[in-house]
Amino acid sequence: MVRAFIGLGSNLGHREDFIEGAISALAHTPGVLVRRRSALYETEPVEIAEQPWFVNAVVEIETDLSPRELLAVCKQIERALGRQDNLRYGPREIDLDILLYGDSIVNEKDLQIPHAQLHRRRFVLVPLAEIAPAVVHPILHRSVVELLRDADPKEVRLLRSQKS
Ligand code: PH2
Ligand code: MG
Ligand code: MG
Repeated sequence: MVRAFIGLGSNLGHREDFIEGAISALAHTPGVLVRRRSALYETEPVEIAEQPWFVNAVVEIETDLSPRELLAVCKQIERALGRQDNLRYGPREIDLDILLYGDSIVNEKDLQIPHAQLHRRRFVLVPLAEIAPAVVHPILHRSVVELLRDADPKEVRLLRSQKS
């Protein structure tokens, strides 16, 4: 079993429901155990500023799926929850990104692990630091807390700590 982290984001429709639906779908996926989840955060958009604010969260899983199989699961959950074909960096109903997969490094056109932007993005690093502050980036060899010091300056606000 490998410990992996998945980032979730939504900025269209019922954002919190999309995030909760995705976490629940992950929890029901054979070969995936959801170990921890962060709170929900409301976050200022990066890349394209003129779009609604996002809700973001991170989950820690244990899995015996390969990175490719895990990617297929993420895409399948996005489709099942009704994600449309969105503009790159633009508004989306639900986005699931593999952030880390153990210490593995994957460099393929459609799959980069660690996620190529992970170390820059406050909207990923804040929820990741909540559940795994000491985890180390396998390329940069810096912990999540260290990476946060140089992350983008975009706003990240706690929305609510847990689903009640
Ligand atoms: N996702 C993007 C582009 N910009 N900004 C925030 N705050 N949160 C996101 O999840 C996000 C984004 C592309 O995946
Ligand atoms: Mg993304
Ligand atoms: Mg994505």
